[in-house]
Amino acid sequence: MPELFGHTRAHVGTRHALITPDNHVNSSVPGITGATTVVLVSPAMGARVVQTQITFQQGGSAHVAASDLQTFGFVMGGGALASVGDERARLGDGGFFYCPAGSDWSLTSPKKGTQVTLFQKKYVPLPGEEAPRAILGDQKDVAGTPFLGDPAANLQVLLPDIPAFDMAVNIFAYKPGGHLPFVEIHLMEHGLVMLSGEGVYRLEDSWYPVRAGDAIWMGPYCPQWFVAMGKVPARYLYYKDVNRAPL
Ligand code: UGY
Ligand code: MN
Repeated sequence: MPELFGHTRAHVGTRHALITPDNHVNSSVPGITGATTVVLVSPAMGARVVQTQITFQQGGSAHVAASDLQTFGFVMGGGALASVGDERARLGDGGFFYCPAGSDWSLTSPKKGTQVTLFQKKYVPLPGEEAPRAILGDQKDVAGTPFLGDPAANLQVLLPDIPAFDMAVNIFAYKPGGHLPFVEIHLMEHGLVMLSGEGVYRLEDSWYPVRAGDAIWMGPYCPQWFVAMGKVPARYLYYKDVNRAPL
């Protein structure tokens, strides 16, 4: 049932934000054509990451030149040809790419309606560590593990868990009733998109009913907790900054 006019489940605050599909407004972003592009999380709201949702029309494409930004892209539906530097692969639903800082990337020949989530962050090198390389993969090839031993909360870590990477992107899948074991409070921030199912997200001192399509930003030290509800598993894709000293 649509929400009554003038109402929204969304909230944008200084330490967290929830943006629902009803709130989406297109931004024109250089290099992305033939697509609806919604910038859901950005430094304009206090974040240090950019989370963008692209929905391609037939014939749309994205071409982004090399810079000091690294980009992770995840296909939430449909498929497209992805190129990162000299590497290329056709990505379907659940496919992903990682483009390191200093490389260019593109998405071309998308199926109509292909939806992609991007996380982009300025890369912070770590002295003595070789910079990360391009990755083209698929979430179905990434084994999951029970989070802190709980089989109701399964975690897939999509990027290598090594010091060279200063960002992590994971998928959490919860059985109905599965939940984070405690209210987390941590330095690292998150950008998140609900891939499927529904549940309740606690952010600071508010509890939000959430479902597939919703996007969340959790700033540093945002108290956070999730419980899956409903009849089907709830899954979300999320970003986290990792492996760098706080000062
Ligand atoms: O990795 C995390 O910090 C994760 N457990 N947080 C979250 O799902 N909100
Ligand atoms: Mn967390």
